[in-house]
Amino acid sequence: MDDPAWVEVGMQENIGMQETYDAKSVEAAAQAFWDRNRSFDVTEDPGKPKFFCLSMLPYPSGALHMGHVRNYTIGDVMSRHKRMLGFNVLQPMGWDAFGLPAENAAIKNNTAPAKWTYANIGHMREQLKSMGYAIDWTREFATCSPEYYRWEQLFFTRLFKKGIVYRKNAVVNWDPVDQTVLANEQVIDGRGWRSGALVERREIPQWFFKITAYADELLGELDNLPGWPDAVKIMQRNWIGRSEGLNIQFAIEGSSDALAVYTTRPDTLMGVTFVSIAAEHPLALKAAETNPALATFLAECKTAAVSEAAMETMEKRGMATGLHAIHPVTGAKVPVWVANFVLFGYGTGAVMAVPGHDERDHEFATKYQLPIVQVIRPLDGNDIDVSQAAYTEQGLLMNSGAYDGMTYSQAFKSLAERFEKAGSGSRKVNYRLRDWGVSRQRYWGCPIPVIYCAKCDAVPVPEDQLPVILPEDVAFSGVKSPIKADPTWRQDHLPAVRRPGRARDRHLRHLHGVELVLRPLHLAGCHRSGRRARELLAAG
Ligand code: ANZ
Repeated sequence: MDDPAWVEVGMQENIGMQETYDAKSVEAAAQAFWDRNRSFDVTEDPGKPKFFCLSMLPYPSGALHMGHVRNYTIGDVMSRHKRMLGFNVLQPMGWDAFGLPAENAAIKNNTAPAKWTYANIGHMREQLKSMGYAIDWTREFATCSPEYYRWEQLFFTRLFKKGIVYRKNAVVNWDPVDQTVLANEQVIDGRGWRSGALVERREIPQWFFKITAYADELLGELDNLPGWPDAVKIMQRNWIGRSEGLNIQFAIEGSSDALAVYTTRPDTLMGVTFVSIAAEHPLALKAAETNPALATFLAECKTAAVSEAAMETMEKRGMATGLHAIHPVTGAKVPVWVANFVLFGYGTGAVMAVPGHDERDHEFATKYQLPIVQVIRPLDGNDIDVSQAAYTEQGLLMNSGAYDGMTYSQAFKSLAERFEKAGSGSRKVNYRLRDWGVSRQRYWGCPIPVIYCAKCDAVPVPEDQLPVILPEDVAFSGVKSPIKADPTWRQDHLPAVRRPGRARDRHLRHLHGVELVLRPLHLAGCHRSGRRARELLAAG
């Protein structure tokens, strides 16, 4: 050990060479020395190269676990190594402090989420300190403090002005008893975890980041990440989920309505024996107006799961709408069904069903005794029986008239050109990636710095009036957000409204008495979302 700092510790603390390593005395002495000498506080030093080492910020859940110890030890070893090499190393620490667990703990312990959070931070800080990490504690911060989230709010308002942040209606899990939005994991067997009430799928306005605008760029850049494990890149690629297909229009019998489907397998077009649409599809809603049984079925679909994973595994259910679609090539009439596994938010919310070659359609057709037709034969010439199971591989077309014998790509090209010429279809790239929903309609999150104004809808709070501060001293029972429950808060906590005369922004002059709705912006609490935010910011 010829690091001068260590030699000095040994001398000053009077620790000589010992037979065994006495962690308590050695570490306490070393840490006291570092504290006294402010060894890890960092100031600018143009004479040295810089090294910034930020490990993922911990969530203040209550106490450190071994995962934390491993994680922060890796960062610490890197920091210390760089320091020994002469770098000016900054290793900061902070707390990813907003999010659902604080609300749940608040309900359980009858305390304010802020109080619980700050108490945990206090305890975990002491634990981290006792690990002796080379952290510059003068730079500690928590994401729930206004000094931090004012920057989140500033980013939000700037992205809003650029059109990268927007508001649209989206389906959420709604607990009608607790009057609150639930996360997927808070819905147990279709019921709210606290109230036990049947959860509804409700459409309410939500804030989104337009990450889909960067889908192609995110996908392309995966090839420029040397050293990343392939498994991670594959996961990212699947998450983005780029698919190439066709949008094809089906006419509706006896109506001027047309029904567009999105398919990645236009080669199976001649095997379409019905069309399935989502429960929220306008055609389903229209048909339900005169069909009470269908209306009941649509209402049942509303209480079912929202997550895509849950929809994959749940029992396939459906009901005929009574409508018929006209096959765009053969002119045959095929029934239109509502199917609970068709997502309204993907493609066109409608699927040309090919039970001979798609597993979900096969399960559905078998259940409701709809015809199953083979239109693809294997390249190896083997016989298959599509009445038993869907054949999902690509092969050669059969039972397809003029298209017989074509390969997948020949049929794709030929049908794309045919529909594009006729104006009844076009090539389409779709992504599984969704825009990132950041508003959770709950309390313990960064307030969205937007004012709702009767004249001009949503107006960002001017930058010089940020931050919009979240009240911390609240009673929180899990029923309604405390800020929504408190009618005075909206008036009292927005600077533009408190001092309308001072509002310089043109939009804000007429803000007297407008409705203000602030919702928690949930940026840092969800690790997956947090990662995607970083990707987005990295993508510029
Ligand atoms: C007919 C077909 C035949 C399909 C076949 C597949 C196999 P990806 O790759 O994920 O984009 N689909 C389209 N929109 C849907 C929706 N809103 N909800 C549920 N499923 C939907 O998947 C595209 C395929 O998923 C599309 O191609 C469509 O089924 C289905 F042998 O069309 B396919």
